[in-house]
Parts: sequence; C-alpha cells; structure tokens
Amino acid sequence: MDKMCGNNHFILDGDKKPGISLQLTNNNQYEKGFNCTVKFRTAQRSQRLIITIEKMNIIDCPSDSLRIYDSTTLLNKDPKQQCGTPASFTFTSSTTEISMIFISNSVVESSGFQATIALHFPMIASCPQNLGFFQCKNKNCISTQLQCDGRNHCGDGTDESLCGIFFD
Ligand SMILES: [Ca+2]
Repeated sequence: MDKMCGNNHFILDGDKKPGISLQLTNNNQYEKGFNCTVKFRTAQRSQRLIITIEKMNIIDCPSDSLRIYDSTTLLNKDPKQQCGTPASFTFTSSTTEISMIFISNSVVESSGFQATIALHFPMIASCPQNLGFFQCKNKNCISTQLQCDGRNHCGDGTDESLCGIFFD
C-alpha cells in the first residue's frame, strides 16, 4: 500500500484485474506520520467489491488506524476493526468504490495489515465456474483466477479451501 497512496482509483476489471492483494507494509514497520488514501473502483456499474482484512497488527491504537469506506460510508465502524490485532474480517460494498485511509502518528509503529480486494459479480445469478466465476460459500461471486493463490478473496476463505487436495 505504501506505493499506492493518492487520489487516483485503481480499477478492478473482470478480465485483467479481478482482484488485488496489498499490505502495509513491505518493510518491518510502517512509517511514522503516514497519511495514505488508496481508492479502488469497479470497471462496470453492476459490479461490487469485497474487501478482506486478512491480518492486522496496529499496536499504537487508536492513534494509528485504518478506516475503510464504501463510497462515503464507513464500513469498519467498530473501533476494534480499525486498529489493534483483530481477527480477519470482510465487507462487500454496496457501491462501486472502496477507499482505505491509513493514518499513523509520530511514535510507535508496527507491521500494519494485509488485505485483499476482489470483484464481486452480483448480477450473475448462478456464478458458473465454467464461465470463469467461482461461487464462495458466503455467496460472493468472484473470478476463478483468484482461487488457490494463497490469499482470501471470498472473505470466508472458501476460494482457498479445496486447493490441491486431489493432486497432492
Ligand atoms: Ca484467493
């Protein structure tokens, strides 16, 4: 995420970029006095976004925090999901845009968080795997390109749950 800050939108698109993984930070600790916004949106108006925070380690809480917005609506309203070391959590947007805003103060730093964003295709009712879609157990419909890559894109981890068991 360190290199993605700014007001430009990263566009997720069904063919080329159906999902993305990001982390703050690639280093051991995030920077002091960091103020970073990263914005994502869907290529198509019918699409939605799934954001999953796989891990979070923001010790200087609440001075340092991550806020996630569905357009202008705060998604992680629970302060325990803005910093600290919460369990993995996920949201599916009701709009075509998600913003992540991370702020740190000048004192303590820690490793930050690891997240995925994936396109959800709510208009494709049956979510057919032979047409390139995968239906998660939680009913999110993502691209099959995001299965079995070691990152939780469904939100419930079911895109990673049946990987390799027939071939190992
Ligand atoms: Ca995945």
